[in-house]
Amino acid sequence: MSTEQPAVGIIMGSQSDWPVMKNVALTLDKLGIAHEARVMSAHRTPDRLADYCRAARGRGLKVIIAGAGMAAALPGAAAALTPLPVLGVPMEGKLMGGLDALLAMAQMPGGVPVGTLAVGKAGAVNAAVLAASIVALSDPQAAQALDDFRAAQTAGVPELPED
Ligand code: RP5
Repeated sequence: MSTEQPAVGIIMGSQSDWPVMKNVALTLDKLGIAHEARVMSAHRTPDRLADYCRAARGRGLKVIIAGAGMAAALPGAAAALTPLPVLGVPMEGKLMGGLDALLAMAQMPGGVPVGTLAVGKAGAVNAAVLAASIVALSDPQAAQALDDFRAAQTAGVPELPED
């Protein structure tokens, strides 16, 4: 993890979310975006969540990425507590494959948005890329890193299928 001032705060409802949310951190590393990761829960540690979100903008964070499963209140509660953009990553669950968490994040009341990504690893990766796009709006170094990332991704797709 970078020692620079973090631009992105990665939060998750449980340690059990980390295997998926680690993909946010790994992708931000590839994009050269400094980040930090914390475990906090809207239900189990509401004060920790409130303290973190209320301080986030003043600490220089630009985006919060929140991963949660089941009732998945974390991103919505975070969005209620900070004006920063909040991106939500639903965890795959046992009951409905993560559809419950996806809907909990997407179906926010008007005025308190959560930018909701896909369930699981793809959502974690995309949350990082989207956060980089947001950071890149005011950071030329991040913009160049994002262009390079996208170009490398495109170059890595073979035109012909292989056996
Ligand atoms: C949510 O409940 C967490 O985000 C996690 O996805 C889910 C289950 O948590 P654990 O019981 O594994 O701690 O709050």
